[in-house]
Amino acid sequence: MCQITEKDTKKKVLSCIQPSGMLTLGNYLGALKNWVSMQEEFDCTYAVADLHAITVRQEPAKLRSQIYSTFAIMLALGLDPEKNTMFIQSHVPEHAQLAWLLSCYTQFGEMSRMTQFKDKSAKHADNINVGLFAYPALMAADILLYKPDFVPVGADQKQHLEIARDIAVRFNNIYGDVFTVPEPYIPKTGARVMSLQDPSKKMSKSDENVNSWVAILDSKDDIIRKFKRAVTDSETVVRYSQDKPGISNLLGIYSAVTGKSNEQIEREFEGKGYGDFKLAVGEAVADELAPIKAAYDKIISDKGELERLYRLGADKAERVARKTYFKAMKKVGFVL
Ligand code: AQP
Repeated sequence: MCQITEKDTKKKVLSCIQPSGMLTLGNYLGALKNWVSMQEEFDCTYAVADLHAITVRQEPAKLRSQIYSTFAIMLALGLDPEKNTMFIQSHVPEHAQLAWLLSCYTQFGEMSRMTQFKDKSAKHADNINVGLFAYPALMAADILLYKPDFVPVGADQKQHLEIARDIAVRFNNIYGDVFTVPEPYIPKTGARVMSLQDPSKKMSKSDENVNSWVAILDSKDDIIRKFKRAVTDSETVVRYSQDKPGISNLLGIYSAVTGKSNEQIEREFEGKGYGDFKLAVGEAVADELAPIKAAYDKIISDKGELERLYRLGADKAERVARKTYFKAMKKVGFVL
């Protein structure tokens, strides 16, 4: 008799993160913090999207250490490798294999409209490679292999999910019901964190200005120093306003970390200067990140256990991925 487990009844969620630098406070508040709460409600698949990282040139030793550290941070956050499927993308070859198949069902025109391609090719004009152009097909493969019901998306990522959905629908229309068409999932909490040096841009781990981002693994001193240097304005009143992007960004961060509303924060800092406010934000962020850093230091010092866990995750992931991949190949007409 077939037993129905809790896992079978839970909706499936998939999310990935690129090891293209040190993970930042933006990655944490915008995505990773939600990953932790989602593991209770959903059957989650979480991957380190290392294949995506090389659309921009990476130094080999640095990339290797960032892959380890991204996986270790996922564990340090409290993500459970037994409950979730947690793995490194390149360990499951079906991602690259399905990406090729899907790229043959994706139009040049739709790829050209991707804003990330436009942004990154402007930023890396000396390396506008085909991978950078074709990455949405790989992202579609990342998603469709696992048949998730939901994919969490921030505002900047809606376009990627849209193209994955379009490709899935197109493929299904030709070959029948192969892929699940996932819905976007807007997490209950989630902040868009902006650069501390240029609040018109999002905080990005690949930003060359190290003062523009706070890393999850930064020391308390570094975190406070970076907040002290954050770009603000000349008004010296702590209040939320579109005309005050620097202070509004700090308000958003402080609110996400402490759970206080903007009004509460404005009252808390009434009559106080930006110096006090920046220090309070820095301390609150450092306190929130300290336990993650402490857990990380333990995890990263045991490479054997780390390897056991990412191999376990890859085995689990591949069992699912292989089924979807072979089904798609068979439908297209390949001899298996
Ligand atoms: N600043 C941010 N605020 C809120 N959420 C953010 N995310 C990234 N930056 C912010 C969210 O983190 C998840 C993983 O993102 P990713 O690493 O796969 O790619 P990304 O969005 O391109 O992140 P970065 O840091 O900007 O990387 P680089 O510099 O390499 O391009 C996503 O859910 C993303 O929304």
